[in-house]
Amino acid sequence: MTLTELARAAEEIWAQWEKASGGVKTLEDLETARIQILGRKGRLTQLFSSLRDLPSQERAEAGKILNALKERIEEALAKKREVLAQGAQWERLARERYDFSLPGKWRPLGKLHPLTQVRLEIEEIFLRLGFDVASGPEIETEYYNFEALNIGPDHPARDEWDSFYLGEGVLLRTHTSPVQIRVMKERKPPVRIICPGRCYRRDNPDATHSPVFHQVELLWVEKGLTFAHLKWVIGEFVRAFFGPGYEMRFSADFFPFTEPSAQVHIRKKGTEKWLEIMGAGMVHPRVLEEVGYDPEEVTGFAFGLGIERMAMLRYGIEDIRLFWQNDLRFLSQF
Ligand code: FA5
Repeated sequence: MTLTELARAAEEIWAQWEKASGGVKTLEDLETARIQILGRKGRLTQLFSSLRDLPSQERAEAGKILNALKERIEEALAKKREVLAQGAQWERLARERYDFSLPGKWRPLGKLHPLTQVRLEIEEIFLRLGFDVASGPEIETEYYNFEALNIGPDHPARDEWDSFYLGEGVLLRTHTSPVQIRVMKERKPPVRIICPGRCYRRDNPDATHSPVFHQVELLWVEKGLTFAHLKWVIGEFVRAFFGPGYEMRFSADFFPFTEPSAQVHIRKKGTEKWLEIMGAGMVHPRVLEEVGYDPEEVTGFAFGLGIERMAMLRYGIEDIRLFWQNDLRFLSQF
């Protein structure tokens, strides 16, 4: 083969590729075309092997021609491959196309438990009135749960709070009032907090009692506070939580840690029945002394309400046990 013949053969390979490339429709076709030209027995590969038949002074020139052709063909193949790959992708997408008109899968949203909803609502009301939210441990000592609250070892009130003891002097708190002591020992007056939390009593479960329940404690200690302030705060709360159209009534009660103490009832105007909503009172001077406050200097008031009770009144629920049974038919109503 002469140099001229080789150059012509190279041109022909290119012309053949150009002619054939229009018919290359798939990546498989392209691979076949590539093998025909550049494969081990491909036309261009064969042309490369015929280089050695040329006289040595022409070989360099011929090599240049073939390398240029090889480069050109490789470039053309790459371009074609890109176009075909894109086409293949479109085809695949068209095949997998989503039908946006089909109805979606309905996934029900979870909700907060009604007791959590009520707790958050109560917190919000008191946050607006300028109270902080405090918390304390559910495992308490007798000191915080009883003694510091003026409930001595022989005090009959201890029987009322029939407790779950975990060990000597350690129990599950029977109310949220121990948090009053913890907060007052940590802060100087004025103190204005509420404390929502879980409480435990050895009460037999029935429609209105559960061995585990929730209270919200409120405590405000400052110079010059009187029972009138207590009435005002509770009145604001009743209006915010139950809405207008309710009246409230205080009746005498007894708690060792408040003096005087009261029970608060509400009633829908125009109805007969009074409903107890909380225990309340002015913080007992002995409790103030116990935490290092001067009862001549500051006064305070406190109350404790049951969250279950509030939720039952709000939603007209007759049985407290419904809150714990995790029956979705019940829970999904809130
Ligand atoms: C107390 O626990 C006092 N610490 C409240 C208090 C705080 C008074 C500050 C004065 C000043 P009492 O035992 O009444 O009080 O409980 C308060 C509320 O907790 C009750 O009105 C009731 O709603 C709720 N409660 C008590 N025991 C249970 C129970 N076993 N199941 C559900 N709710 C309960």
